[in-house]
Amino acid sequence: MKLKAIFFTSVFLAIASADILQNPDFELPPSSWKENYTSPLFPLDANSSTIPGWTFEGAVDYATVGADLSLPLKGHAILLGQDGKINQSFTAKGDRVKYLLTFTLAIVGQNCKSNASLVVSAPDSSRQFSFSGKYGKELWEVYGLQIGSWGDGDSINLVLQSQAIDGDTNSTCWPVVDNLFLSTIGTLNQDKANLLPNGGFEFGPSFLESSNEGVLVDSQPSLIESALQQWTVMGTVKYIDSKSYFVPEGKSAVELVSGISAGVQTAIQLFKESSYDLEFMLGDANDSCTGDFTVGVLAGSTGQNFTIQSDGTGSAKKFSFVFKVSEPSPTIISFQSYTTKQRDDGVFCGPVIDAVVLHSSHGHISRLNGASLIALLLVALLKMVELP
Ligand SMILES: *[C@@H]1O[C@H](CO)[C@@H](O)[C@H](O)[C@H]1NC(C)=O
Ligand SMILES: *[C@@H]1O[C@H](CO)[C@@H](O)[C@H](O)[C@H]1NC(C)=O
Ligand SMILES: *[C@@H]1O[C@H](CO)[C@@H](O)[C@H](O)[C@H]1NC(C)=O
Ligand SMILES: *[C@@H]1O[C@H](CO)[C@@H](O)[C@H](O)[C@H]1NC(C)=O
Ligand SMILES: *[C@@H]1O[C@H](CO)[C@@H](O)[C@H](O)[C@H]1NC(C)=O
Ligand SMILES: *[C@@H]1O[C@H](CO)[C@@H](O)[C@H](O)[C@H]1NC(C)=O
Ligand SMILES: *[C@@H]1O[C@H](CO)[C@@H](O)[C@H](O)[C@H]1NC(C)=O
Ligand SMILES: [Ca+2]
Ligand SMILES: [Ca+2]
Repeated sequence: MKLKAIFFTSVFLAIASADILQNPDFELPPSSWKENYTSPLFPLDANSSTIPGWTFEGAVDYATVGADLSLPLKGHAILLGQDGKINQSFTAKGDRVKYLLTFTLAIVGQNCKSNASLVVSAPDSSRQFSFSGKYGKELWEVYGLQIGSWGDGDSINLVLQSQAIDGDTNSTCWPVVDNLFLSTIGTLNQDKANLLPNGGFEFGPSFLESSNEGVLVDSQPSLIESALQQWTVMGTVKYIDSKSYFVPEGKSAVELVSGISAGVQTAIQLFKESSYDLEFMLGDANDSCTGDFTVGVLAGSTGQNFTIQSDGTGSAKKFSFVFKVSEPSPTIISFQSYTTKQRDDGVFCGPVIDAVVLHSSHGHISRLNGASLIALLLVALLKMVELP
């Protein structure tokens, strides 16, 4: 029963997502494109060319991945040059549904003094992304963000544009984007077995089928605007999936990759003077990240450090501690890295957190019945998807 519900949930998510954006991977070529063009970058002229599904402005090139361009997929992508901008509108479906975007960002060119950044915006939100090359072995990075939440029927304009860091555009390398994937998520409900919704990090931005690098989520201090449902993000974390990494429980977890003070935090309404039990798993992602990982865990005013020794081959340990709420609500629960780790190849990595469970240390603890949460989510999703 539970498995079946999970299966259908993911199916509906996928259907809902696939329909939202047209030509999200740019494999439908612009009208002016010539297949036998010899350079990997084909400049587009807004006066005489159109990209199916998209409107564009400024310097925009249609990029063909090949020897000179490294992207997760064979095929095509869009380079946003000076004042380059692409946009597409879609219609929001369902009320209070959050839209999460996953996309691939790359930089082409070696002799740049600085890399231009990419600004992703939608009504009420705008986020800037820079290619850093720090968090993976590839020449591209996958990012995830929440772009917003709107009322049923609202027309939403999603805009991606380049932004040069310095004035000298000749020394700037421009961003290349590909594989946009828009997914939706309904409201998560609290479960009796775990007072923390999404304590297992199962709800977050979608993973791309074409990538084995996880999804980077940049700092986001707002619980409501975070791509990681119910968790704010400090520093940069990598949202990892069990397809490509060792995940302690379920299909996803977070790896605290940006070093000291990278972390995740949530806040919850608890009863003053009551005792609670906080349980979590601390491990490594099976990504050759070795050494001692120390994570500081804070629950209200109780702080404790936990250390594991990682050999980088994928393992996790369960920890727990009891704390008493002495501060007025809400109570903050946070996990923060006290370690900065780099692999031999220079890639930044770090501890993995998963399976965070909070319950009252008195009274009964009914063991996880995830089916009820899944069922609620399914109802929310069904409302949103227009079935034929
Ligand atoms: C590319 O193909 C077009 C026809 O599709 C042809 O007219 C043109 O000469 C070709 N160019 C080269 C460089 O082969
Ligand atoms: C496109 O059209 C505008 C107005 O018609 C003109 O000012 C501009 O120079 C044209 N751009 C190109 C690249 O032809
Ligand atoms: C892009 O945005 C403009 C308004 O800024 C709008 O007129 C146009 O329809 C949008 N393009 C698409 C494909 O939604
Ligand atoms: C710019 O991008 C290149 C990849 O082409 C990367 O190696 C470099 O570290 C980036 N520079 C900065 C300042 O992030
Ligand atoms: C950029 O370089 C080209 C030649 O590579 C030159 O023609 C152009 O003037 C330069 N632009 C700027 C803004 O320096
Ligand atoms: C945890 O470790 C850090 C770094 O070693 C230290 O600054 C901090 O005081 C420790 N916190 C606790 C609660 O022991
Ligand atoms: C770690 O990854 C290797 C492949 O790189 C795989 O063979 C192994 O089973 C993984 N270990 C765990 C614990 O997932
Ligand atoms: Ca593509
Ligand atoms: Ca999990």
